[in-house]
Amino acid sequence: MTGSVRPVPSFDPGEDTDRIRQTLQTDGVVLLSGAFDRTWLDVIETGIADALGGSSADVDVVKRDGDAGAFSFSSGAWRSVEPFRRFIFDSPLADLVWPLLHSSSLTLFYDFLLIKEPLSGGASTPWHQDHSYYPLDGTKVVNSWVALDHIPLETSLRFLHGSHRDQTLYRAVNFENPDREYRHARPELPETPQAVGDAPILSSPLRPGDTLVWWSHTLHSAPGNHLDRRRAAFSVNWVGDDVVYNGAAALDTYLDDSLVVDQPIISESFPLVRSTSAADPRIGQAFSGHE
Ligand SMILES: O=C(O)CCC(=O)C(=O)O
Repeated sequence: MTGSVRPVPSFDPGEDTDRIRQTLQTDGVVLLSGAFDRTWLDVIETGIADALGGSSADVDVVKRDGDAGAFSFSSGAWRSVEPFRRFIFDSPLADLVWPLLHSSSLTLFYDFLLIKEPLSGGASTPWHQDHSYYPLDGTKVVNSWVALDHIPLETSLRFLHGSHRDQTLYRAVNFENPDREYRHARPELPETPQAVGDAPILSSPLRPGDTLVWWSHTLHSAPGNHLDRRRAAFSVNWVGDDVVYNGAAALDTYLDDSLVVDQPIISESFPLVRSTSAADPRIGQAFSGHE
């Protein structure tokens, strides 16, 4: 890390939403301190046990050369892992996030589980924007990332302060090997900068239940886990009312057959979770195939 490091602006989740939203707007990331208690974290842990035990068809386990520990991750597991669904739809998360988007609607995009086991120091995450991987146009896309373990500063996420503001979209980076092209990279986009010079970086140590919220255009990175304890998080990614499908090539997690170019993504795979029109018949539709 070469830039100057400052803490991520931290808020009590019950604090004035306008203040949190304004800070998210300026800085690109906020920390909702202690947003989830042990009861909700245990729901996620049950989901992890189910996912690793076979409920999720899609858990990748990668061990980098020289690492004793593995890096496991899974996306879109909510469709088959009931405790993940319970956390996403029944916990206070949607109501914490929705006001930050200033949006008439809130739609679930996907969930992401990420476990860096002890001594997985090679499992670093290069600088990237989440949006580079998405077949979406629009600005109201956020990641809400719930820490499941104590994460000290040395292994915590790093954010480039205000890097979302000009909405530059960078080319997707290949996480497995940043020197190789990502399979859905758009060559017309500028390369994601991997050196941030003196730009201010926001990073904080995290406790279980602390939740980071950042825009999909905010540049961020993370070190591997060279420590002798687990570093895990469960994140939920949401979209708001200015987001449409743009037809770009992307992973299956970000697509379904019903998507139409230039139209909002709301479908069984991407359920509408909140709407200012409370009677919107699309709310709850997603559950028909999953209960
Ligand atoms: O925690 C990490 O290692 C990376 C997480 C991340 O970059 C993401 O979820 O977009």
